[in-house]
Amino acid sequence: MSVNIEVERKFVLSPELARRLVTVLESETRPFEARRLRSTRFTDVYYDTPATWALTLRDWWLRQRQAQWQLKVPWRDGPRASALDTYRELEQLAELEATLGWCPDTALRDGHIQPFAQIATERDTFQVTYRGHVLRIDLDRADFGYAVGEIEALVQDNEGEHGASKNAPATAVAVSSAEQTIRLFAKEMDIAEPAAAVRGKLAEYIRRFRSEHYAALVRHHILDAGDASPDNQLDLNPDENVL
Ligand code: V4E
Repeated sequence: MSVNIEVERKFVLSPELARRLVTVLESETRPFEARRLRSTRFTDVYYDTPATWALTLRDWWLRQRQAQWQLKVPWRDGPRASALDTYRELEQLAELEATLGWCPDTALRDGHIQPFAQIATERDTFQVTYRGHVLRIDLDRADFGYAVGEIEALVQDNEGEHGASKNAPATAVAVSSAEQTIRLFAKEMDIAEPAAAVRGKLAEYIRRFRSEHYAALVRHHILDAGDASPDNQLDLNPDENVL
């Protein structure tokens, strides 16, 4: 089985940074290849077991994006080591079911899982070829007034095909090389290294609207309990948020 490993770094997306990045990524004179891939709007509904949060408390994130089931699970076990997140993203229903051990549609029908968050996002996506790596840059604005950027590289975990461990050496080297490229690209773009992990849209949604669930995630060291950064709140003037 070949699975994509997502190596990603989030960053606080102020309206100024969004404007600067779009200008650089669309300029003719930048020293690397870049193009705007698409502008999209999508809705995610996240699910977990009621009251016990059995999935999210083990850092598993089950969602329907425009009705398609997706599951993100950590690539490596253990605590988060840096500002870079590394998750395996499963989209094939058979892979999801094999990992979960049950069918999400059946679990939903029988009330074993229920929605706990719904987030609509407007996303501008750019593709950059930098030092031989293809990077995807997402600039996201969520419907609850939160904006975040993400630099992402995909690494193929082909080794699972031969029954090897998911942490096999060749994959580890590819992941570490992708991490290094993301760091260098962020530096070149003048994106500040965050002092603490930048909350994604869902983490921020849970912090704002699901306080009990958030406290449990912090207690289990799945999410950090840092202060919210005021810098990535959307401007109230909608014109400011158009890229
Ligand atoms: C919460 C979470 C995950 C779910 C995905 O969340 P988010 O980044 O909001 O989604 P999105 O739309 O950017 O997904 P994409 O389109 O990139 O697939 S996956 C991992 N986490 C955990 C997590 C964590 N432990 N700590 C922090 C600061 N953020 C997220």
